[in-house]
Amino acid sequence: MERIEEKRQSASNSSAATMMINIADYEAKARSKMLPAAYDYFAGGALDERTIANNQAAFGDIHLVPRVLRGASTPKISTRLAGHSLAAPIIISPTAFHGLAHPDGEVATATAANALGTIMTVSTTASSAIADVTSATSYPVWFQLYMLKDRAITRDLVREAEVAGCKAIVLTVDVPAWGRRERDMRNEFALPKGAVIKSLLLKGREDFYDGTMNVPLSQFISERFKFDLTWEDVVWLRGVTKLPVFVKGVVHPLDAVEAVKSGAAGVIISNHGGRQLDTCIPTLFALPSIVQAIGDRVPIVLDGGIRRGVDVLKAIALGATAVAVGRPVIWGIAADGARGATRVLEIIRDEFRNAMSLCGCNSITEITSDLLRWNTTKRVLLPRA
Ligand code: LAC
Repeated sequence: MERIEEKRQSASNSSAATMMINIADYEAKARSKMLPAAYDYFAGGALDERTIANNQAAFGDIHLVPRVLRGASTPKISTRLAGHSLAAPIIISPTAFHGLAHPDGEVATATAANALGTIMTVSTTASSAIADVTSATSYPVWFQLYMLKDRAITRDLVREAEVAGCKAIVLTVDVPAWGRRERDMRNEFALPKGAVIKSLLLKGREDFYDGTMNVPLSQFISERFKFDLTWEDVVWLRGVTKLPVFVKGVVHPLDAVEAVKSGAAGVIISNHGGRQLDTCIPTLFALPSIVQAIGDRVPIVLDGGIRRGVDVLKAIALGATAVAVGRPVIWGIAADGARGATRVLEIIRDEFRNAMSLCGCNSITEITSDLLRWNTTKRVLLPRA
């Protein structure tokens, strides 16, 4: 009798231990399945990794002040972003080399984006071919562009994205130098033998990239990517594509103004997930001053630190049109391919819907800043809002 009870107890303990109910569960599972250097590449950031921690902690520095008796038991969470209808204001940030997380690579991620009903941004450095990514979803795919040193090859790459059916170009602007990522330095991080960046296999451009990488990633990138970008490059890019150009990697309000002046279709507030400038302002704290500077002239997407549905609600209350998630999706595909990434997105979506109900919001437009109070017990230097 006792033994049966013991067995029951241990079975229920182990199933509780393996239950996947939040993003941290997915990260733990992903970590257990990934090569340590690959896990470090995705999880890590620059120097002391303070920005990674602060991006997430910033959400805890804002308290919610919910409204009641608003009948908000079934909130409408669908929204529009840059002319697209999305099931939720949650899109997928660009991240590199999904093949390091799962053999299906970015195709798995796109399958998850389709299941949720949202946008996926495919990286310049993707393990899957761009056309295979766009084929895996009926929702828009945006293409993240690293401007290359060679203009003609950059144009070819943009053309490849256009032909594959991408709906926007997301230009990364926060890499004037490669961030000092100490985990990668220690691991001398390079792609494993045989791993190919299929997005960079351009016909007739084998001199640029032939499918092999024999040097550390940072060297591969600094040899090929153009680091000394200026706003003129944004104007140049707009001149070579009809697609809308989003500028990703802005945290200063004056740069948001500059982006709008340069014809950007939208601004993605990002500090590259803490992988570039350590101690950079958490993106959530950068949001109010950017909203104040550019209003609703273009959509504002907040990237960085989103792990919970309440985080999504806070970003929207401060004026973001949508949020973008990066690492959680990697944890999802590493844990369980397309199904894992779908679950990760569903968890954030379901938590977001739940947070809306609990704050008394029936629709996205009812998510307003009066629901927020800064945690004044902390001496946080906040931008002037
Ligand atoms: C990175 C690049 C590839 O952060 O965006 O690793």
